[in-house]
Amino acid sequence: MRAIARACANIALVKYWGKRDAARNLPAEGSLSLTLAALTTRAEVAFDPALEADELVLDGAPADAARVSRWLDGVRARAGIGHRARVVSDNDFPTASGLASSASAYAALALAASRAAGLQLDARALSELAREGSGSAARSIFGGFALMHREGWAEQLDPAGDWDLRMVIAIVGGGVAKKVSSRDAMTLCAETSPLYAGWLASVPGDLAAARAAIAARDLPALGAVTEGSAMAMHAAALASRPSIRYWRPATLAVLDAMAELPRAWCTMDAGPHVKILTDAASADEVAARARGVDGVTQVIVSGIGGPAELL
Ligand code: 2P0
Repeated sequence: MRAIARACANIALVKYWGKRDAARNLPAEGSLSLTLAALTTRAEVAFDPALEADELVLDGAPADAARVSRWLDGVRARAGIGHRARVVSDNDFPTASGLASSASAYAALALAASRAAGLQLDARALSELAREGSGSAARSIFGGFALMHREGWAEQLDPAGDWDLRMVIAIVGGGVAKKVSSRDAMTLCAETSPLYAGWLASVPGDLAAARAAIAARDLPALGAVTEGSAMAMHAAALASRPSIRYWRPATLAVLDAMAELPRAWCTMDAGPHVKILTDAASADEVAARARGVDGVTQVIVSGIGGPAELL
């Protein structure tokens, strides 16, 4: 009753921001992402009749298991078992860097926990299980481009094995403002932002435009949608009351630097870092420019990642 799995993080090009059912963690709209090879989580799950409570070890240190324990209840219900589990989760990137780790973590956990419990779930059922842990995790079951449906499951859109895309991640550190979790921020935004309705209305058109750009391998078109979706999401978040502002001065400095490059398109999530969509030929220049920005503490260049896999 033990299994180990690995999954890659993903970055949304068309963002997920808002839920229509918080209890079931169902998104208000669809989203579309690119899976990243450079950021992975390895998760090990062992169900053990001798355990009295679920245990979590995160990046080598014992951690609060409350959230993962509630999620494991869904695995136990599906499998018809009652055993508690020992969960060991390790990121190959610094958790404290503020990069989203819940996506790769819950995708790896969904695969490891379901196998450890004796379940053989298909890709759609795996993505639903991952979503119950974290919405963005449903997309990390798949490599390349993944499409998340508002119904609560994701699918492979395009493995993109023939497309030489890169994502350059500019980590903005130092003097970071008090972090609002994306889960709390989405709720506050939906309840108080006068721009939330406009943000949601923008999603279906952006999904259609992104899908067309991917089918045509049109990077400038995909980049334009990527930037537009991120800006619409952050505009809605900024207009929340009180305001949710993840950006730091260095975030804007990276945006300014990238605006001068012909093949660099920016997106930001629930933190100050900037993720820059580009191609292999431009990645070195993009990374060098990002490194030269004051306040950028680390730059990671990633290729396209594959699907979650058992180890
Ligand atoms: C995304 N984010 O599409 C968006 C863009 C952050 C900004 O999904 O509450 O940790 O666990 O479903 O997936 C981060 O939110 O939220 C996220 P929950 P999650 O990647």
